[in-house]
Amino acid sequence: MNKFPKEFLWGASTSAYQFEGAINEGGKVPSIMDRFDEQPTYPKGITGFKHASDHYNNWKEDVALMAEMGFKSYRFSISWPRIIKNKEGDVNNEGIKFYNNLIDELLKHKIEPIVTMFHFDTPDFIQEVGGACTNAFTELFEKYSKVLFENFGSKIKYWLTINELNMFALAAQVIGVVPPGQNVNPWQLMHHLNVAQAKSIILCRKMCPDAKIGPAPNISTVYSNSNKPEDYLAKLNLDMVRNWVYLDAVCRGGYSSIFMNGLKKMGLEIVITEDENKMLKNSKPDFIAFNYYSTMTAQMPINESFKKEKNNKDQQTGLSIPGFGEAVKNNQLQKTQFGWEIDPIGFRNTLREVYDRYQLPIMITENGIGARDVLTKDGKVHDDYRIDYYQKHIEQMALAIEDGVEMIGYMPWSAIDLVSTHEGVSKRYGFVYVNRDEFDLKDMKRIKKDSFYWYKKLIASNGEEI
Ligand code: BGP
Repeated sequence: MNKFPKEFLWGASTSAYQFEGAINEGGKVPSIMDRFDEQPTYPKGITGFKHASDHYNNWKEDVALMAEMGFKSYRFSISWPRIIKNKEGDVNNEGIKFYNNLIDELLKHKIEPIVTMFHFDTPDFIQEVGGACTNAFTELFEKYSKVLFENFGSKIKYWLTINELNMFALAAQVIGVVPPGQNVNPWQLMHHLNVAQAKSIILCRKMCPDAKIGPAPNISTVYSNSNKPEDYLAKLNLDMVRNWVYLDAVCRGGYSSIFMNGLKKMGLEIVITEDENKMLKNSKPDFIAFNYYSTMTAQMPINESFKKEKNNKDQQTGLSIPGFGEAVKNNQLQKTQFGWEIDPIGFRNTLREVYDRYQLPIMITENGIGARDVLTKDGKVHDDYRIDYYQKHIEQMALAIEDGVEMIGYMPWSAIDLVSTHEGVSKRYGFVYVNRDEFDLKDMKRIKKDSFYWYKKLIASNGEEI
């Protein structure tokens, strides 16, 4: 039995700052991510995001590889600093041309381009006026959205607003979107981003009435660490701040009283204007896209000394809020080489929870395993662990569809190797190996991994040959 819809969008994802490189080419202006790898916590190397996988100069070859795998869709982000030159909103035509070429090439190969409008790379000219935590941000995001809809609206059917809006609030300093030392109320930051998102959804309805638009947070089921009622309460608390508050804002048009009272108790109240409330109510999405890597397990903090060192490891682990909930290890699950828990059944659970709560079609925009892939003497990359990871997750996705979850597509992370947000080039995700390392750019040659051939077969059989 074929469980995947006929038009199911099989593909994969990337993001501009992790993939394009060429940070000073084609009129691109600086962004906060250009220097993220210079932070003391980042692995030392001469390369990092400056060159990334040099997709900017290899886009044609990269699209050809995607076409060879049989991709039906490709999710990539447009780099705001490649498109807009300054806070006055001047447009960089070379940037527009780059993305038009990329989109045309994808369409030529019958690959549906799926655009993330903003994936962490705030232009410096916005950071200089306070970054994502200001009204200036929401206004400039609306203007930027207008440029995107004007220039690409006739060719793009699916828009994704902001990648992992929830991680801006939960791990802003870890993912580099707030500079170290800058003190912000994370929930005010979240609210500004929700307003920015609402503005662009409203604009999309006007300018591209035939297009579909949705959010793209990072969502995962939260388990209770035990059957202690306190732990279940911690699960509800973390579920709310990890997952639901963002999706409620966009799908239900506002925040719950439980969330607002929680902020009051923590002394982190936020300012919301009448106009903003209206905007949230009038900007429902067409679908929900989300990134899934692993689940989370919650317990009520036993004492308040659990603290700081648990927080801020990366965007996937270590969420803890005193008196509210603490993320702990799940002993039932194995981990990747980089310590992320692997939970394929958790994927089915998450899909069901999201669908049950909002009843909107779902698109998976990230899922995958970061590993220290090795280019062996035979010139190949034998990444059987990646195939195994995908097999198990895709099986569970098929079961979720059988359960009744409506799904549009699956775009795992990542199409081709790129630079990890935290671990440099050593943590690889792609179906295609890029021949460079942390310290040496080598020839950047693209080499098909074993998973490339496996995914190609899977797509050709519309998910039957797992
Ligand atoms: C998500 C981000 C991606 C990517 C991915 C893998 O949170 O949207 O940009 O980085 O995680 O994370 P990492 O690179 O830290 O392994």
